[in-house]
Amino acid sequence: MTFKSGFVAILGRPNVGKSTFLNHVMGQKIAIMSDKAQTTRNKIMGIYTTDKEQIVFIDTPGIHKPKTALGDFMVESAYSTLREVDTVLFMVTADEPRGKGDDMIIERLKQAKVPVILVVNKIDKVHPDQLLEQIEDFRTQMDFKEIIPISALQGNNVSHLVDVLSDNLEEGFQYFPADQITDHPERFLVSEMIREKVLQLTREEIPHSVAVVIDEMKRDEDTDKIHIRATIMVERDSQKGIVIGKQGSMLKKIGTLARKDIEVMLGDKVFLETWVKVKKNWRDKKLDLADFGYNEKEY
Ligand SMILES: Nc1nc2c(ncn2[C@@H]2O[C@H](COP(=O)(O)OP(=O)(O)OP(=O)(O)O)[C@@H](O)[C@H]2O)c(=O)[nH]1
Ligand SMILES: [Mg+2]
Repeated sequence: MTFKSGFVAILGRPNVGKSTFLNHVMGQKIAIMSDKAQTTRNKIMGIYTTDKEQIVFIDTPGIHKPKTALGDFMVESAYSTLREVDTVLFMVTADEPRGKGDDMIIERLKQAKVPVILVVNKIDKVHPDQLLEQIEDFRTQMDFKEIIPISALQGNNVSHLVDVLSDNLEEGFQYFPADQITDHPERFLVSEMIREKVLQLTREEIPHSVAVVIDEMKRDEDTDKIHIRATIMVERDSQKGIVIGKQGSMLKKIGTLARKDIEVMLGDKVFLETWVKVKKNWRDKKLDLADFGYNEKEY
């Protein structure tokens, strides 16, 4: 039996459900998710391996009109996958009409000359008639290899989509060991899980202004727990106050929820210590961006 493999990028506007889809396929949380736009900031692989194939999914930041240097980095990372993959999943959502953002992406996809599968997500939110209209509308915009409606949240039709990808794979190497599920180190996943809780628990500009840096992560021999020290960066003093909350209540909530996720991921007991620090306008400062993991080479 020949082994098959291939790289598949998941591209689309923010908030359409790209990371939810990746996590559903992988059966565990690799990419963080939230109802805030621009949740994902770095490309992240989900490596799906069976005894006959390996599909390397690349989840990407939602493509938007960037307003900061961070935004430029995010959009560039997303588009850079077009040079790295065999197939693109262009994800849109069934419950919102095609917009300028989609058209912009379609133009880039046409130039890229990679096979594109249109994935219409969130079908659980619409009447079948609306879904058909949406499919008809997108169908006329470009020549899609396939059009597949799914619900990433409920899992409807997700396995069919994976089957279609499987059927289209070419003979190839197993690029990664069978037990490797992503390309990022644990430290990155830990920082993301903390950021996810901030995104889920805060509103307005705070989700966009937050970065998380892991200062230390090591086993404490006395308690036999993984001791993690993390700093939550914000852009303004007022934001620091909100993230800490009344008598530290918000920070405590963030820490407790994040710790639970991190313990599941690491399969170990964790002691999580969090600090909040102000770094004025870090999203527009190249050095800060690099320090916080938003440059090409580092995580
Ligand atoms: N009803 C419904 N909601 C969904 C579905 N898929 C994702 N969502 C929700 O949509 C929101 C965005 O999901 P994400 O997976 O973070 O979206 P994303 O495309 O990765 O977003 P960015 O990282 O910002 O580009 C979350 O609140 C999800 O729960 C779906 O199939 N149905
Ligand atoms: Mg995402």
